Amino acid sequence: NSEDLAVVKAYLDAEPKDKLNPKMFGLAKERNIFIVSMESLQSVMLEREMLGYELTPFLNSLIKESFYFDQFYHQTGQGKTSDAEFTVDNMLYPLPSGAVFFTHSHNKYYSIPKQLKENGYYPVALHANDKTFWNREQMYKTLGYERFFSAEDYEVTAENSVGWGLKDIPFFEQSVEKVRVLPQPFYAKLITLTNHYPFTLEEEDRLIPQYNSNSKTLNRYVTTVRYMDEALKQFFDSVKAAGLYENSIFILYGDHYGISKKHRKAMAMFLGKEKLSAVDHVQLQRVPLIIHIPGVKGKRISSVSGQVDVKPTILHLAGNISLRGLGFGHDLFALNKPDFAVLRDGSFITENFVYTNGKCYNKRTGEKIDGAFCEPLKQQAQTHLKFSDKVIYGDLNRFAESRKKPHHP
Ligand code: GP9
Ligand code: MN
Repeated sequence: NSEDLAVVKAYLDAEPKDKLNPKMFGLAKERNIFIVSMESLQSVMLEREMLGYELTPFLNSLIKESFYFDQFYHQTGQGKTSDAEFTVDNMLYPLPSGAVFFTHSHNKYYSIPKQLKENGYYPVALHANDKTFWNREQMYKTLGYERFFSAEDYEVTAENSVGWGLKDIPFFEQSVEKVRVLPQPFYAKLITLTNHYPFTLEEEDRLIPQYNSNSKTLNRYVTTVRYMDEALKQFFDSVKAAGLYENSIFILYGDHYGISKKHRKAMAMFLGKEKLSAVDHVQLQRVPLIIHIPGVKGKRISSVSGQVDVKPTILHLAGNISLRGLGFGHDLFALNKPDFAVLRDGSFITENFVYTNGKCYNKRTGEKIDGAFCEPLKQQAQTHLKFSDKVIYGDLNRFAESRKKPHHP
């Protein structure tokens, strides 16, 4: 264990340190932070029309007034939503199998909530599912959330629920009522649910028709995506009505893919392609990341990144300089942010290359190329996953007080 710690620390210390962007550091100081996990939302659904219907009209307008990361990848494994939460909070990868929320819920972590408390934030989580699902009740305590509003804290009836539970529109409505009375500044994580497999939705909530392909799953998915978009719009309206908008920032991320490889034929048709290539499949692992800061114009950012990069980004926006804990993320606004994302299955993406299933591809053309192009980064990708696993299996954060300090802007 102590050997592992030394090796991991040496590796992280040798990595280039983030050169923080002085225009961004502390921009959200003392503002409330809303972070929304958008269930099963893939980037490919944004800025897209189906049979003349815009699938995400609200998000499409929001990204024009936000920092929108369009080359941002999910890094989840079997722990799905909870893996995304874990990675975002801790800048560690989830585990190669099983869900870390179950298997390592008593480790020491330097999570976002814990670190934001240093800046006087009050961290809470809101999700209208049973509190024991994914072992959240225990894990949220470990991660430092002060309060978890779960299904039992919501008014859930037959009328306002579908599929997995409370629909997103009433979920957001009731959540804003809970959040508005919290001590400020708060850090509020809200987890949506309606856009979850099998994507069922009653007629009255369908704002667009279903798609028409050989995949019933994809056909329904577009309607729940459209519904979630509407729910997000109403959420922003409620936040404004509650007088919380100006003094808050909003981080919205997709947790993982919604449409699996099994539906590749229908997905190809949906995207207007004849067939999906290996590179297309990797590109379908992109999920949206939107950082909306009222009063700040924002811009589209196309450097390659992943969920592991969210924690340093949030802490630095909040003006927190002490990035603690062993982890693998980089501030997304850092002037030297590397173009790099590692997926949990060992695939990785750089500015020019995609590596997946043991093969190296030209990202632009999709052509398979000499493995030598991917070789140096293959080592780095494997090291990230292997060392992240070591941190979790060995509970190495128990011994790691703090990590490399970034250059102060
Ligand atoms: C349930 C929600 C959805 O609480 O997190 O779970 P998923 O299957 O996507 O992990
Ligand atoms: Mn999910």
